Amino acid sequence: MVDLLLGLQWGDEGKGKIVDVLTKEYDIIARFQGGPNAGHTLEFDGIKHVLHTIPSGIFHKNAINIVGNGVVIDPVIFKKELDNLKKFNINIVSKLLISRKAHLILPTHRLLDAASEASKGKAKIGSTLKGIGPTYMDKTGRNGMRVGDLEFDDWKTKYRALADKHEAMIDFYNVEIEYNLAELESEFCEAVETLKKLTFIDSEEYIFKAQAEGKKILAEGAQGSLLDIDFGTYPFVTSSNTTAAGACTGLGVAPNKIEKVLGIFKAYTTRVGSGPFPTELFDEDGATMGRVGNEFGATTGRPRRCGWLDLVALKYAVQINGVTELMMMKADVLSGFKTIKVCTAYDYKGQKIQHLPYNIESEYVTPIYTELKGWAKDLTKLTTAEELPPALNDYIAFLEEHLQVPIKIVSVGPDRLQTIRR
Ligand code: 2SA
Ligand code: MG
Repeated sequence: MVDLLLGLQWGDEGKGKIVDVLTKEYDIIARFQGGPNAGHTLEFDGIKHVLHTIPSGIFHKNAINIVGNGVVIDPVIFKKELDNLKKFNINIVSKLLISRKAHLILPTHRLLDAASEASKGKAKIGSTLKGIGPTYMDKTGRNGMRVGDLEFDDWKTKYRALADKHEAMIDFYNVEIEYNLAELESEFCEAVETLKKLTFIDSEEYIFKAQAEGKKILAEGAQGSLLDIDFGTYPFVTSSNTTAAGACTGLGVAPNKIEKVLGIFKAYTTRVGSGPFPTELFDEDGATMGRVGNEFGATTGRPRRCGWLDLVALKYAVQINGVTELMMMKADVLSGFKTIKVCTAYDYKGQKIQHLPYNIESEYVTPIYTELKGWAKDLTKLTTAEELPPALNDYIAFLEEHLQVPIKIVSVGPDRLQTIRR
């Protein structure tokens, strides 16, 4: 069977930490969508580590890590990630397997991303500029290059044809972006040689076999449900399916093989990049969340926007994904707030609604809050559920009642050890 682990908000819920905590229960950790736009942060033994394309099980002794067909890979960023792992003495060739069907991000995809964003001006998506959108466009447009192409001698011919086409498209955008393609290409070719030293597999076949052998598999999502290309706040979304269905298409897992769906959310909400965010705070409370929670993009360093928990949006994500267990992250960041607000409904064009409407821009939607009592206790040293302050227990009970799914883990700090099971 396969379990899924998904972010239920706009990303950065703490998926990397939870995968790392749970890895010992799994034989295989697999990424199924997204690419180097993701930033999964892990902390253990006093070391903080950020992963982008490599699954978060890489630090565990026995787990096999798979980069699935639904992922897009930038060889240049991948090489940097591998270089950063060198000091850990991990046997990468046997522990990290790459799907031949995963698509490649070319340097010109990154340039196209930059040109597209520049051409949009104020309406820009707030992309991480890693070339994600243009690469998925080439995938669905049936023009893309895949990892498996690199096993053929003529891959550079294919590369040239696609890169030339991209160059013409960059001109079409008619915006000023500076680049030296020859330099980018030599860096790309060097990185491809590194990538080729890794193990390429037919990942769906590998996963069928692993399932038949009774291996336990965890599919690790990237970004969050509200950034899903279909169900997110379009067009301010990423270009892949970040929801449960993405694991089926991004790994070749049949829907009836999925067992648990673990949904991760923060005790409050953050968003990085543009797009609507009904519970966003522009006051001291929002600034406190950002400061205490150290809310900066793990890939780009951009400050994340902060706000109260939005249960209308969270319920929607729970439903779309069929979440069976919840994990609440960063509860420690809310310590010290006198009252804690939770959005339980929207005022939508003058009407009270409890579902996510087509448009959640602030001209249409005003959050309706329920206020709960805060707690002052520092949570970061706690290790058992019994030690949680009563007001936090009330907060948890309120969320469970609303969402009708149990909260099994409460995280009280970034370290592996700051994890409370309930
Ligand atoms: P893209 O790069 O084209 O997929 O961006 C499209 C939108 O998706 C958002 N997005 C993200 N949101 C949160 N976290 C992400 N990963 C990094 C992190 C982001 C960072 O872990 O912090 O470092 O800034 C991520 N990746 C994409 C993005 O902000 C756009 O709104
Ligand atoms: Mg992140």
